[in-house]
Amino acid sequence: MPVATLEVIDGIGLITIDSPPVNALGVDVRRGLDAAIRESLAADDVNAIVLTCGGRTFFAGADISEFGKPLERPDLLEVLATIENSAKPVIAAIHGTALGGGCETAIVCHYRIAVPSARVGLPEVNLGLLPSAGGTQRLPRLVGVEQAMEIVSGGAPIAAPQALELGMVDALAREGQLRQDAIAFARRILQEGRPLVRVRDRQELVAAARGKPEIYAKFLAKNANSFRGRRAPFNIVKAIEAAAELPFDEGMKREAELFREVHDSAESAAQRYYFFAERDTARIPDIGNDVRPLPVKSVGVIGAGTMGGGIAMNFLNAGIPVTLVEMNQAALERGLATIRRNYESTAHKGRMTLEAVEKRMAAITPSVDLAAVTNVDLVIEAIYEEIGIKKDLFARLDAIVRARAILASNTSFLNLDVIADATRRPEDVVGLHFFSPANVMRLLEVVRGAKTRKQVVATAMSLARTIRKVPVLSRVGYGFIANRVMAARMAEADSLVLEGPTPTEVDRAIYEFGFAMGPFRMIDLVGLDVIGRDSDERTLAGDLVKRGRLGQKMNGGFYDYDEKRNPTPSAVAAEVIAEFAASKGVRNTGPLQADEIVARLLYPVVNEGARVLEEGIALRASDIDVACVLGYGWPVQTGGPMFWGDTVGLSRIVEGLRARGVRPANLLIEKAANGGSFTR
Ligand code: T1G
Repeated sequence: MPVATLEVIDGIGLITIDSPPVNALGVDVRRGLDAAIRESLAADDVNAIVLTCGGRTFFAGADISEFGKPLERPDLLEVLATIENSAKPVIAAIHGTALGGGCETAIVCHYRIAVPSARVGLPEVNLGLLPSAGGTQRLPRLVGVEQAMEIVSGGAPIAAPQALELGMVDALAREGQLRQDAIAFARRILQEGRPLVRVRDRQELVAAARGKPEIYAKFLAKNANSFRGRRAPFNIVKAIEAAAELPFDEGMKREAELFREVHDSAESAAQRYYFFAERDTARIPDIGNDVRPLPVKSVGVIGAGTMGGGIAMNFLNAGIPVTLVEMNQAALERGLATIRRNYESTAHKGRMTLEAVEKRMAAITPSVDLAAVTNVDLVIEAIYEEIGIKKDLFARLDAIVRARAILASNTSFLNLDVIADATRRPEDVVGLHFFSPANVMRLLEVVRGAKTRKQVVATAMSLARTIRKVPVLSRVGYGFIANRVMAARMAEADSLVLEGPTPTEVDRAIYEFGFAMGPFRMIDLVGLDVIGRDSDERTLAGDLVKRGRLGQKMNGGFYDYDEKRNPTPSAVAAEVIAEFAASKGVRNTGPLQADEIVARLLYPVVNEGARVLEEGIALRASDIDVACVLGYGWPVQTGGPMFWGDTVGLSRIVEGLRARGVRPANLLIEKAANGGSFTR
C-alpha cells in the first residue's frame, strides 16, 4: 500500500496519506506527500487539492525517531513550500490530532476543515523543542502573538470548535463525513472564487504587536514559574517575537536558529527519550498481544477516603460504573460528598458540564455492605494501610466475589504476596498503586505478585490506558518503584540538614533543579504524621510531631506557615534539627552549594534505581524514569533519575556516593567501570 494516493473526483484532487500508526512526517511520508502534491499541481483535471490522512489521525508531526539523525530530503520545509506556492487551492482535511509538523502542514494550506472531534496543536515544547516548519511564524499571523505564545509554549492541543473560533481552522465538517464535506468545501472555494491568501502574507495581527517588547516581557513574567529550568519556552517566545518584528523569510531563519539551539540541547534529548519511555512502559517481555485482557465493565472500590474517592473517579470518568463500599453510612456520605465536590469544582472551571457531573454521580452504587461487589469485574481496596486489616479484607472478598474477578490492592508499601496468600486465588490478585490525588496523578504502578497470572497483569496494564494513566510494572518490593527510589532523596535530605544546610536551602536547590517543590515543603504538605508513622525509629519528622507540628495542616512543620499557607523558615524546626544533630553527634559543617545539595540528594536516587533494576523490581531503567517523573514530578527536561545519571556520568555518581561512605549498587559500579549506561 503506497503511503500516498491521489484520486481525482470531479476536478478535486484528493490526496490521502496513510502511514500507520500516526502518519508521522518521516522521510517516506514526506516523499509521498511531495510527489502527490506535484502530481496534482501538474494534472489538468485538478482544480483544487484536498489533503487528508488515512487511519486514526492527520499528521501527528515530524517523526520523533528521526531527530538527532542526518535528515533525508526532501525536508518538510521544501514540501510545504510547494504547497504554499500552489496556484490551486489546497485544503487540509483534519481528523484526529494535527500536531507539530502536521499542524504546520495544515496552516501552510490555503484553507482548513476539521471534524469537531479533531484537535490541532504545536506540542514541540513537550519535546524540549519548538516548531521548525514555520509554526512560530505562521500561527501568530492566524491567531495573534499573545495567543500564539500561549498555544506554542503550553503545547496542549486545541479542540476543533475552539480552533475555529481562533481562526486556526476555517470550517467544521460533520463527524464521519470529512472526505465528502472537504470536497464540497473545496468546490465552494472554487465556485466563490475565494482568494488564495497565503498565511505568510497575512500581516494584520503581527503588525499589531510590532515594536512592543513589553508583550513578551509580560508573558515571560507571568510564566516564570513554569518555564524555569527549561530553554524551549524562551526560544519559542523569541521566535514569535521575530514573527512580529522581522519580514517572514527572516523570521523563518530566526526560527531555524532557535530550533537548532534547543534541538542540540540535553534538555530536548531528555524529553525525546522520555516521549518513547512513556510508551515503552506498556511492553512486558513475557506477556505478548496473544494474552487478551479481560473485560472490565464494572468496578468495586472498598474505602471512600481520599484515595478511594479519587480511584473511583478515574473509572467514572471512563464511563465504568463503580460500587463504592465503606464501613458505615457517615464515612460513605463523606466520601460521596468529596467526589461530588471535586466534580462540581471541575464544572465550575468550565471543564465539565453539570449534566456530566450528575451522570458520573449516578454511576456510583454506594453501599455499606461488602456483598455489593459480589458480581463486579474488578475490586480495588483503598483502606487503611495495615497488613492485618488488608489480609482480613481479601479473605472476605475471596469468599464472596465471583470467580475470575480481579482483586486489586492500592497498597503503597505492603507485601502484595502476603495479601494475595490470604485468598485461595492469589493468581487473580494484583497491585494497582495510585498516587495522590488519584484522579489527577497519571502514574499507576501495576504490581505483579509472585502468583499473579499473565492475563490479570495484561488486564491491569490495558485498564491503565482506559483510565488515562501510564502503567509502570513493578514486582513486589518495599515501596515498589517510585516511593522506594525517591525515599532515598528524603533520607539524604534528613541527614543533610543535620550538617548545616537549612530546609530552605535544600528545598531551593531542588526547586531550581526543576522539581515543583523540595522534600521539606512536600513532607509538610503531605503531613509529618503520615510519613514514617509505622516506623519505631526516631526521626526528625517524629521529633517535630512530638512538638505538635504536623506540617501545613497543623502548626507548621519544617516551615512555619501564614494564613495563606506561605512558608517561612522556622526557629522551632531549626532548634529540633540542632537537638537531633547533637543527639546523633553530627557536626555542623556549614552551608553547601546548590549543585552539591543536588548531588547529595539525587545520586542516592540513581543508586536506589540501580538496585531496583538489579532486583528485577523494575523491567527497565526508563520505567523508573517514567515513575519518578509522573509520580514525584522529577523534572522531565532531565529525563528522570536514570537518564540524568547517565548525563551526569555514572563514574562521577559512584565517586560521589563513595565519598559519602555509601556503597554503590553492583550494577552501577559495573556500568561505571565499563563505560556503560542505563538509558543510552
Ligand atoms: N513520531 C514518531 N512516532 C510517533 C509519533 C511521532 N511524532 N507520534 C506517535 N508515535 C508513535 C508512538 O511512539 C507509538 O508507537 C504510536 O505512534 C502510537 O502513539 C517539524 C519539530 C499522536 C496524540 O509531539 O502526542 O513535529 O509505541 O501510543 O495515545 O515543527 O502519540 O505503538 O510503537 O502515543 O493515541 C510533534 C507526538 C513532533 C506528537 C497519539 N508531534 N505524539 O496518541 O498513541 S515534533 C508530537 C503524540 C515536530 C515540527 C516539529 C501522540 C498522539 P508504539 P501513542 P495515542
